[in-house]
Formats: sequence, C-alpha cells, structure tokens
Amino acid sequence: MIALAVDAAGNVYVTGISAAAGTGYDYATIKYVKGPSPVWPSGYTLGRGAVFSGDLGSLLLNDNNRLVMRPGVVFPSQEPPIQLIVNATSPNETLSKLEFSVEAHCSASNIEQRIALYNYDTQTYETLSTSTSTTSDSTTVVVVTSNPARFLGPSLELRSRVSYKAQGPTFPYPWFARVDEIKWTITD
Ligand SMILES: [Ca+2]
Ligand SMILES: [Ca+2]
Repeated sequence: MIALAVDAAGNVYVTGISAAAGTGYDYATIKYVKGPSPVWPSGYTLGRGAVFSGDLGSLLLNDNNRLVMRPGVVFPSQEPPIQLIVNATSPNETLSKLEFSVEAHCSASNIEQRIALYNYDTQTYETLSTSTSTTSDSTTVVVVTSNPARFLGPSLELRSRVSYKAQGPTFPYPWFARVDEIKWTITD
C-alpha cells in the first residue's frame, strides 16, 4: 500500500510499507521537498516618484513590457526620488534560501539602483545591493542563505523596495527607471 499527499506548499509525502533488514516490514514516510519556486509580485506602491507607464502586470514577465517611473518633482537630495515598493506572498512557511531579482534599466547612465528587502525582525528595510544602473535591461540578483526567514512576514508576506537616485548633479531630467521583471525565488 502506498499513500501520496501534497501539502499547501506543494511538498509531496509518500507513505508505504518498507522492508527493512532486521525489523521486518515498517511504514515509512518520505517527504519530497519542493525545489526553488518563483514568486511574482502581487502588488506595488510608489514611496516616491510617479508611474509614467505600465502597471503591475508589467513586472510579472521578462517581456520588455516595463513599469516606467520618473522621479518625484520635489524631493530631498538624500532620499532616492524613485522608490518602488513591491509585495508578494510566499507559498512556503519556511525558507532555506531566498533570491530576489530585478531586471531593469534607466534612461541615464549615472543612476544608482538600490535593492532593499523588508526585515520583519528589525522592522526596517535592509539594503542588500547598491549598483549603478545600466542603460539597457540587466538583471541584478540578491541571494540570501543566512537567516532568510527574517524577510518573511507573519502572514508569509514578502516586501521589497527598489530605489533609483541620480549619483551626480548633471543628468538628463527627467530621467526614467524602467523595470521589466521583479521576482523572488524561494527554496523551502
Ligand atoms: Ca527585458
Ligand atoms: Ca515585463
């Protein structure tokens, strides 16, 4: 007899009679842990800046249909003038590894891209990547293998903030940040 079950997280359990040396027949249950799963955004807001074109659906595929944002008109120089906050829900309650990737580019060459994930332990955004944005699509991937569970909220929520800021005083204005795809990849 073999029984098979799948839990809400997609893990597969197989139970059956196992012939073991010395102990005769036993029941054995084997859990097949699901591999890395992509998780796409379920919503977004702009902490700063404004949407020029595109929508949530633009972020869900690497298809050159992009969410295009421009800086806010009035902003303090210390704050990135584009702050894209993206939410998702994890299908897994436990994480051994979390990856977060952003495929994007900016219309000017001196824009800094900063990736932060919301740390539910400290209740602050934790910056995990700072780089100079490219002027054609490129993908930045952040990989967290040390305590990734700090980025998982009590209701399994995931939250990220991707910011764009001009690094120098000279830049074409207005400039744009164009995000093609955002996703998490989580491993149970
Ligand atoms: Ca692309
Ligand atoms: Ca897209």
